[in-house]
Amino acid sequence: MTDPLIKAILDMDGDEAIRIVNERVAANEDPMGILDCGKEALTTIGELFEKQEFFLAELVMGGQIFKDIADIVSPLLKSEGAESKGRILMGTVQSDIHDLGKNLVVLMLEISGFDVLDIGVDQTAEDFIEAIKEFDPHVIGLSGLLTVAFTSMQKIVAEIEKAGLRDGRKIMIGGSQMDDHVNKLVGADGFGTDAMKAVELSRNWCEG
Ligand code: B12
Repeated sequence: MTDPLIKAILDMDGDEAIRIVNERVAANEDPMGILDCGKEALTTIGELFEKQEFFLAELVMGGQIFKDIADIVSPLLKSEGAESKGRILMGTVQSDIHDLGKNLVVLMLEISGFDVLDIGVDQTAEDFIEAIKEFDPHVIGLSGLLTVAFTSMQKIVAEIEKAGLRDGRKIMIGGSQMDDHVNKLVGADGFGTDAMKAVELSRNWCEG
């Protein structure tokens, strides 16, 4: 049987989804489990969009319901302590405006003790370079869900290198479509398809 929260999101019933989330929060359910349900629903919405059973309106509504859920659940995730484990610069790359996954990565990094500068969506190589100069990050995280994002990532990595800003830093890329092949193409140091991988890579690089 489909989980009622997933069903409510697939039915585009935001009120019902929020009611279920509040009920689960009151029952002390694991906040990450609630977010996972939201993620699963969005994956299905993406598949239905690909099959042309859903359209842009459903992508927009599904994305908004997920954001509303994340706004309720995120404050419940606990932070690990005050001392910064390292500085991470995060942004969604040029031509791509998907940010729900990036925002979760930022949240998980922050609650794992990292100091994060999030520069937002549709960010060019110049935007990243400017932020690197200001923030001096140990790790740079590039997010993107579209296939065209791979080209933007490749360009950003090349420009960071050209500007002499890569030494002493690590670059990670992420999004649901990342794999080893894309990682090599882009020239990053590591990749991840979920927020915990971003935390794991950052821990290895900053603590190791
Ligand atoms: C919601 C959504 C939208 C929303 C985005 C809202 C928002 N604020 O983000 C809106 C409606 C704006 C949208 C627009 C479009 N979308 Co859209 N969208 C989706 C959908 C359904 C869900 C994405 C999502 O947020 N998932 C929930 C999050 C929490 O999960 P996640 O992204 O996997 O996040 C994890 C990982 O990505 C990873 N991660 C993310 N960043 C990073 C970074 C690092 C460093 C690491 C390590 C990990 C990491 O960790 C995250 C948390 O665990 C996907 C389907 C899918 N399967 O992904 C399509 C999808 C990504 N969209 C798609 C398309 C085609 C579009 C449009 C072109 C549609 C159109 N015709 O206009 C536009 C493009 C706009 C643009 N220029 O960017 C396609 C992409 C196809 C492709 N190969 O390029 C998909 C795959 C749908 C499909 N199956 O066809 N979309």
